[in-house]
Amino acid sequence: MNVIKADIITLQVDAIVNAANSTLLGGGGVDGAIHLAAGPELLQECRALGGCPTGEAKITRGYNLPAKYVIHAVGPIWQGGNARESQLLASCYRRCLEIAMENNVKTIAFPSISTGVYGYPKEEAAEIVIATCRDFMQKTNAALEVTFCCFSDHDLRIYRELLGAAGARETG
Ligand code: AR6
Repeated sequence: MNVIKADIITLQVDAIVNAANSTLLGGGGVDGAIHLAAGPELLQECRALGGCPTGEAKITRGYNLPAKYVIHAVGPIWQGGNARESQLLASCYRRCLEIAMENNVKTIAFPSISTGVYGYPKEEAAEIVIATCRDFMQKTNAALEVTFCCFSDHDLRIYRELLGAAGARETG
């Protein structure tokens, strides 16, 4: 598992993950950036998907993006921590990884789902994300390169610390 600071729309990976909402019809933040960069055909494909529940994910093509696919995940809105937010966040990441494997994706990049507009505390989210992905990779022995794409130095520091100082790189 790798961590980088980047704009996710620039990444040349098989799949980038979108922090979408349950309509899958676009929005602000990373969702807005992905739709803008992919072009209007992405919205067309999303319209046909009929939305997506929180904690779930759905895949589309990447259109004008360098990435072949976009996996649209719907994270929980932070409500104080007692509304199953951690389970729903973990479920999002797990579903993305499962969908990636079903589609022969070898390289995948995640944004920090739910930690923008949806208000999930960044450290708590990163702990869950790393534990969930690590667990999935160990259990499935997946040949999948996972990158956590941070958008700020603050997020980058959090992920680096949690993944370990030694270059924050884990293979597996
Ligand atoms: N590349 C990588 N990360 C980004 C980018 C980017 N181009 N832009 C923002 N981030 P958010 P959410 C980071 O708000 O909290 C939308 O309107 C950002 O700094 O995009 O899951 C949807 O339609 C933050 O760390 O997603 C939903 O309605 C992280 O991406 C709602 O927002 C997530 O922030 C979803 O909210």
